[in-house]
Amino acid sequence: MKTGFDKEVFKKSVIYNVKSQFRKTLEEATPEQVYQAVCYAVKDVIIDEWIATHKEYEKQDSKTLYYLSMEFLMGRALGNNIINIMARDEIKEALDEMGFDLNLIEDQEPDAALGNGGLGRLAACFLDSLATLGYPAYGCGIRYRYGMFKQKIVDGYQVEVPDEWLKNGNPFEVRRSEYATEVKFGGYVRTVWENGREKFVQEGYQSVMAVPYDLPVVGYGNNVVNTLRIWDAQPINTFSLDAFDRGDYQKAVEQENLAKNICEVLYPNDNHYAGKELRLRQQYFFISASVQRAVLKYMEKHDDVRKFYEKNVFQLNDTHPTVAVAELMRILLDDYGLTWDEAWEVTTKTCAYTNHTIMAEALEKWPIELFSRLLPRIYQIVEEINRRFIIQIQQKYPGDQQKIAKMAIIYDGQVKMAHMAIAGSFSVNGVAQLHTEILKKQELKDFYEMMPEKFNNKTNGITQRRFLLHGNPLLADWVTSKIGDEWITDLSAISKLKLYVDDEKCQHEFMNIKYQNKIRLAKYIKEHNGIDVDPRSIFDVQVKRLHEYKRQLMNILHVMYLYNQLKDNPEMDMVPRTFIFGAKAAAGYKRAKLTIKLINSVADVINNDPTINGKIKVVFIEDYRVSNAEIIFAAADVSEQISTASKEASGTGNMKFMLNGALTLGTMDGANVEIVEEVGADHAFIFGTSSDEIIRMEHDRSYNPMEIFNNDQDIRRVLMQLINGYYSPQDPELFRDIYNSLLNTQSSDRADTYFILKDFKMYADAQRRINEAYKDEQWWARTAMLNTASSGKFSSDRTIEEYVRDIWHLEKVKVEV
Ligand code: GPK
Repeated sequence: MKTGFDKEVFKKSVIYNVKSQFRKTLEEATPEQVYQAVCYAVKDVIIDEWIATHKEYEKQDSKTLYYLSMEFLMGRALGNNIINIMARDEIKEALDEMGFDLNLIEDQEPDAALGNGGLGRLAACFLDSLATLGYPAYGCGIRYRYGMFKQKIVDGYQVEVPDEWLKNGNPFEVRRSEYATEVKFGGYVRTVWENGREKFVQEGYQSVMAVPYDLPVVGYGNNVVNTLRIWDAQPINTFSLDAFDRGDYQKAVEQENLAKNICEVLYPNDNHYAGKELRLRQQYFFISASVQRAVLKYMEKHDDVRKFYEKNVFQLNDTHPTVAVAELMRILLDDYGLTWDEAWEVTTKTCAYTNHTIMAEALEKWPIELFSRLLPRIYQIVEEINRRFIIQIQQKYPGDQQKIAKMAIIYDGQVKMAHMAIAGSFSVNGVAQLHTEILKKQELKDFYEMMPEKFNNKTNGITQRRFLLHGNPLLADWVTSKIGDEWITDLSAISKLKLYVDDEKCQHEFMNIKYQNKIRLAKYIKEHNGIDVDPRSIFDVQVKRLHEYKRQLMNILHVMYLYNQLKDNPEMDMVPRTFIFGAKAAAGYKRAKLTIKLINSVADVINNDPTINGKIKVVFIEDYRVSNAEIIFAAADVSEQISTASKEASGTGNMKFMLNGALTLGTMDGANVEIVEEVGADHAFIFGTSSDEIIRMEHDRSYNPMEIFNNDQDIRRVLMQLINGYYSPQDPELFRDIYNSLLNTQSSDRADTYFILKDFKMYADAQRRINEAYKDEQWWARTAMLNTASSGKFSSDRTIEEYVRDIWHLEKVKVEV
């Protein structure tokens, strides 16, 4: 426990907050009101550290990281904050004494779901690690009024429901209207001459006020509280319009609507670019506000903007914030009068870019028409960046038109954001070793050859504070009882558990905790799905966004195959298995949504077939999100990481499972490669076509899934069940599209784009190996423990230290209160 926390003061504070916020006594308050009051009481503790942290940063004049991201998938704050101020036991006790259960209070909190999946959750883990390691950092993003939609399953189909996460207010946030910043859209650029220099003035624009809301990001036990700054849009008050525009009613209305729309909703697409104008508005909105503020803040204490990069670094989380390159140039050129070369030097020493995917459909390419209409001055600057970049390409590759076609920032009527990010950054990184190698050798080969010094790898990580200490308290306490609590801030120390993997008593304790966590999940499933699952069965889990490349389809096809086997041979020797799925599909992604329906249809048939004695159960967990993920990871035996090799840049769920003692069933893709490297190939179930071979087959087009279909009776039977009404008697054609996707060539696309049939039998074989392995209780217990013990590398603390060492060059700050 941390010094300075006073239980009695805390209790009084809760009672006072219930009274002042809701004019109620504790006894009268609803659980939601008690939750709010507890948050305010915790905020009281945090706020002094928050102030002290920023005082210290100012005093030290520290270099600051701005992590620019469209997404921060934070999940719930209360439980995490309580843990990080090191007051879990005291607050639990205090609430007990007042007659409340901390877990139930925590359950009142809506998830802050300002992200889609891996990319947004990575940003959230990074903030936790930055604060815990004591590095000065801001997260900068958007305060979406509606975050990731809530998923309901109705008749087996996904239905999207708006996520009203701000409905009852957000107790931890602080509105900072004093930092409101104007952001301009549209209009035109006029050139004027001033003191013998060309000046560019944007006129006839519409603008909005960006108003920041700050959220505390609490470091673990170190008094450091960083800031996640999310921007809201407000209409400009009409008095600040140009004299000319004052009284222009139409314009005032337009500006009001513009402001309303910008922060309305998070685009629910993962690994997919939709090209919507409003999305580009969102990007420029939060980037312009964040960059303007960063420069102003720097200039409060410094006088030479040419040295901006010495005290500031911008990390671009994918290409979504790339307009920062041009916005920083604009400010330096237009507001501070730097020459192009001076401004470019500052910009390219400030910006660094992380790539998170090689999926072609995720690449952001804005039509020039849209881009230049919305951001006329920014477009001018991008044109000039492009012009100079092409000259550089020509100098390096004289006469090579191909290089220009492949590398230009503006080409074919489009602005290519990845190309701008690379040209404008001093660092370009991938998120796992394999992914970075594929970037260098394939996707970004030309850029790598031209500027190899920029490229580097930073393998992703996760925070053990949320995904073990908070999500799995039983295991967390057990680990601490064995090896001490060093692992909480240095996960490499968890390897000390290796001493105990052969100890039978420890094996039992470890597996008993897993069993308790399976009971907890079984209860959750019973409450939310009405399905009974047996906690003694193998919990085989695939939770992640629904995407064809992640191959949830292969998983459910295998369930269908297994069920066929069991029907043919009811005596088949098989450990009972519970197949658990959780996934949101992008609202417009038809095939992904149909896959959800397929999973639920298969579940209906199998779960209600008494002849198989409950040997297979299939569960689709509704509304998979950060808060229920914590419960799911803790309960998993098998971690499904089965993407087509080369397609999953890293994966981070894979690491959360490993930390919690699940065994990986996976392809050699993303960070799975490094997981196997750490735990040893004998302690994971690896299968499938290698990334090299996948890439080769994609080039030579030699793969023909129809051949497999024609020659493999098991596969043929499963696929026929997609179109003969076996799982959809009322509509036998229901799953025709999925069947077609595997077998029929549509236009120039290859059938079975993600090599499901190619890998299917290898997958089924790996599944059989799991069935056998689970029977050896001792082997399984030892291996599960070994997975936890080998997960040290995958802490986001390690990842952040590498970013600091190679890219950001920050210094740790100590905060005393
Ligand atoms: C990558 F490009 C994207 C995207 O739009 N959204 C997203 O979540 C993920 N990602 C990758 O798919 C994962 O492999 C990776 O672990 C994660 O980003 C974090 O790097």
